[in-house]
Amino acid sequence: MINIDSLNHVSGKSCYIDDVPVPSNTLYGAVVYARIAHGTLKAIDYHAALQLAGVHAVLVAKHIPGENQIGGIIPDEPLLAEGEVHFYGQALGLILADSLYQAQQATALVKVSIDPLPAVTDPREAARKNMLIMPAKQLSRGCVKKALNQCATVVHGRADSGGQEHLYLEPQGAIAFPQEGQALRIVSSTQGPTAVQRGVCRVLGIARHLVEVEVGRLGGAFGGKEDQATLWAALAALGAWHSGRPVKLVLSRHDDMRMTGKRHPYSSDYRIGIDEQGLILAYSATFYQNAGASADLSPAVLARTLFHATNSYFIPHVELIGYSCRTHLPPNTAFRGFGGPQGMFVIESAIRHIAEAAGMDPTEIQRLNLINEAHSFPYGQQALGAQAARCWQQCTQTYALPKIRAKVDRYNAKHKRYKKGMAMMPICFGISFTNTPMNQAAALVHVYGDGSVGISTAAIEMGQGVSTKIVQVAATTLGILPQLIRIFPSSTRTIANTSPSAASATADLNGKACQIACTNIRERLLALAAELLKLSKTNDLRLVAGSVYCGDQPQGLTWQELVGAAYLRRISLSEHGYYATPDLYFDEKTGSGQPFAYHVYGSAVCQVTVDTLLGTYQIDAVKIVHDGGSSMNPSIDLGQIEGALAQGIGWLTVEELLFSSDGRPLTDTLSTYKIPDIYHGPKEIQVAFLENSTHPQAIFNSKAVGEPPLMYGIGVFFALRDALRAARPTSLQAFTAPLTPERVLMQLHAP
Ligand code: LUZ
Ligand code: MOS
Repeated sequence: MINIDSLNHVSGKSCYIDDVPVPSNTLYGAVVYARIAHGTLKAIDYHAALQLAGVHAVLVAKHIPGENQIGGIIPDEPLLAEGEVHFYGQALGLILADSLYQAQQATALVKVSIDPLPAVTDPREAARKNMLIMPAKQLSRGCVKKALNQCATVVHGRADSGGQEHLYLEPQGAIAFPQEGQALRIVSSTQGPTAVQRGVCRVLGIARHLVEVEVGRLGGAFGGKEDQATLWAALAALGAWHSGRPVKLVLSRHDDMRMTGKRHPYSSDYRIGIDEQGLILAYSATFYQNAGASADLSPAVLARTLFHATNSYFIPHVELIGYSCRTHLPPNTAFRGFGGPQGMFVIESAIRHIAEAAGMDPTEIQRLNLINEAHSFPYGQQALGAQAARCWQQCTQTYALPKIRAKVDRYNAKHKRYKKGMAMMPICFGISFTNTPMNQAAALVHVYGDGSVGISTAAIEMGQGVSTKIVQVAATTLGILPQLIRIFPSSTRTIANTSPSAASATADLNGKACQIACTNIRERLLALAAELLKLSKTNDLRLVAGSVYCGDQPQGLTWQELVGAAYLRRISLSEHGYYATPDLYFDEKTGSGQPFAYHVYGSAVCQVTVDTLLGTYQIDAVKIVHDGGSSMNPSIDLGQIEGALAQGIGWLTVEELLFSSDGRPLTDTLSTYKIPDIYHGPKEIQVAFLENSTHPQAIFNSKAVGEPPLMYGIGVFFALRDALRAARPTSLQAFTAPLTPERVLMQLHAP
């Protein structure tokens, strides 16, 4: 089925936050923010700003009627700074004016005095100073110390991965419309309507039923709007509360890049040991997560790092420890993969390191240690249905891995300036929110008297195609044509207490809730059909493409007729479906349980060519076998795989997020922060789906696809490293990402 949004997207008709019509009395917001990373906030003098024509008000911390607090997991994040400033870009105040231009002009007239304090930007330094968001998180199994004594080879080292700007096409924003009484209606560019509702109500000190949050669609999010859409919505709400007028706050690209948190940079130490054959007996790692100035989602991100620290491998003895380190950077947040990629980068580094030390092929070590059904993960969950080996086999066979290796080696023997490299990258990603209670969803399905259907869920369409998948679920379950179905904007008015659209689980959770609602409606209607057709049992009755069938025989009864009859007989044509992922549990104390509904697997082979004179490189090919289950929409899933791959490649190659030592952002524009473009992408991408894969907890057996394929991009880093080693076989190249052309050049020509 074609993505239901395609036509509106390409014809410019899709409606984003900045397209929402606003009344003429709307005020426009602009944010005053700190220009220093750490300091004591002495004064905010906004008298001059108030004098500017068109300026209506300047709101600061003291104007907040409720709690000055938006921290989701830990209450450590003020809406507007008070007393101390913790990062460059931290919001200090909101200007309200008749036009956006006037509001922006006024920000320059606000005099902020901050007494600077020393800033910490490095997570290891923060850990040394005991600047931790929470106590260290640990996960272990067996005894690493004992196992290391039995290893033939042991190495230890360090791996560093950088941050990443989300760069959603649509910047953050919200519009708050005052309603009757104290109520507010908020349109927000958020992945989590309930998160926004919660934050707004806390800041205003009002009950949740007074705040309706509505989301039409997003122009991308990638995790950046899971928690961090709340700030802007709460500011707009604060403005509307004070002025009694609608307030629109949409960030410019520049302000967005400065003020919002990004993917967490990590600095990690590892120790790994293998036996004579190459079996990994023990692995330990210490992760220093750069959380930024407040917790945001960092604790949950760190949990996923530990869960994914052994990637697709079975390792009997494991010891993992993670520190969430408070620094003076914008609060880092969810980003596609959610800490998983950072953990997987370290084990992949460790495998290359030990392969080099033992004189083995890293590909062989990877293959030997793939997890299978008989194994369990370090957190106790059995690897039932593990597809690691099957993905690996199908990948090496389909793409003729030995031939690729031989070709690369032949090329390198012949060429001096250009060197080729290759790497295999298996992936394994757990599907479910690691925070078990979040794995629930609801759907509200109305069938109208003419047979048309309207569906509300908390699934936020952010370009990933979830609306199309929900239509597919409803059309298939009801047995009607997709044209009869409309997906309504998500709203806390129709669906309450929802989890954000995140964790790759949106189609599963909301799809299953929709499936339950539609099944109930269908069963009621088929019971009625049996009565109308004077059939004793409903067993063989089905709805197919809008007609009632008994077995294969059409009964001359249409969906519309059935719906009309149901109305007259006072049979409900609406249903609220609720789904909670079954059998999930996790015991924080013992660090074991069943946190995930299932895992998504895959394997990729990555090929590159490096110009050793210039340090520039080309990504020749990425060839993937992906475990999509039984994909319900291969073209949407292919889009997710290709997009995630590009984003993963960008993270580890050209996207370099820099801050000065005093915490100033140095890459806050698109001229200084480079994301991969079509020229940087692989010259060839091949994607095959794993054959014969299903999982009952995936909607229609179609496995979650949003995040897992991002991690194929990690393979490109190691393919580049493979090429570097062809150029300089004896030097140990650092495991430092991103591997920009600049870094490639420095590594090639370092003394
Ligand atoms: N968000 C979240 C996520 O709150 N919990 C998760 O486990 C998660 N995983 C991936 C992406 N977002
Ligand atoms: Mo996400 S990183 O699934 O918001």
